[in-house]
Amino acid sequence: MHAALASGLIFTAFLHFCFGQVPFLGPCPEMHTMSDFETNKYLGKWYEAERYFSVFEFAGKCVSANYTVGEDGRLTITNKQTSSLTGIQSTMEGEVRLEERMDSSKLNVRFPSLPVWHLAVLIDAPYWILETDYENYSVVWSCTNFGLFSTRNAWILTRARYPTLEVMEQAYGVIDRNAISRAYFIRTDQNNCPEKY
Ligand SMILES: *[C@@H]1O[C@H](CO)[C@@H](O)[C@H](O)[C@H]1NC(C)=O
Ligand SMILES: CC(=O)N[C@H]1CO[C@H](CO)[C@@H](O)[C@@H]1O
Repeated sequence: MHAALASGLIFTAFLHFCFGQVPFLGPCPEMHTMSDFETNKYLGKWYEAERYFSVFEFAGKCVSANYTVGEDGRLTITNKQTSSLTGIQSTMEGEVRLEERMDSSKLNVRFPSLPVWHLAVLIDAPYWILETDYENYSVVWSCTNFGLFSTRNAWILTRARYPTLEVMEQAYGVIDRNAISRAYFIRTDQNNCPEKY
């Protein structure tokens, strides 16, 4: 009994360590995604307003993502962030794939530039856009099943670095409609950021 609990805790810590996501007991919950997603309207820059807490990101501020389509038609995400501890800016490029049909908002993202010791490099992480109005907010969900556990991550992205309360309320509405716990969200520090970040 105690051994099972202990190994469960160790496994949970392992998931958190490897994937920087919040581990939950139980499988990924059902989520409602967009069925008429328009990639072109989603392109460009998004600022991270809030995200699920994860140990690996705690020191990141001024987080933004720029979605672009290359000449070959491939979708790329360029993440930028500044370490709150060191002030060092970093950029990470991810490859985006569509998980199913063209008009589905179920995307997959892989960051080939992540250090090899980071296991996430081996998998395509689900990156589901639950809802966006393309102009103000986007709510993104990621969940992966690991047997009895699932690891979960969520983000609120906004077009403005300092979104209005009205915009945030719309994003919270999406979160509530999908029964996502708000308890794990932390606000991303977007103050005193370098101009291009
Ligand atoms: C996003 O990336 C594209 C392609 O690299 C670049 O042309 C554009 O200026 C970037 N947008 C922002 C807001 O950084
Ligand atoms: C609620 C809100 O702030 N909506 C804005 C979304 O973005 C468009 C385009 O920038 C604005 O016109 C809306 O006012």
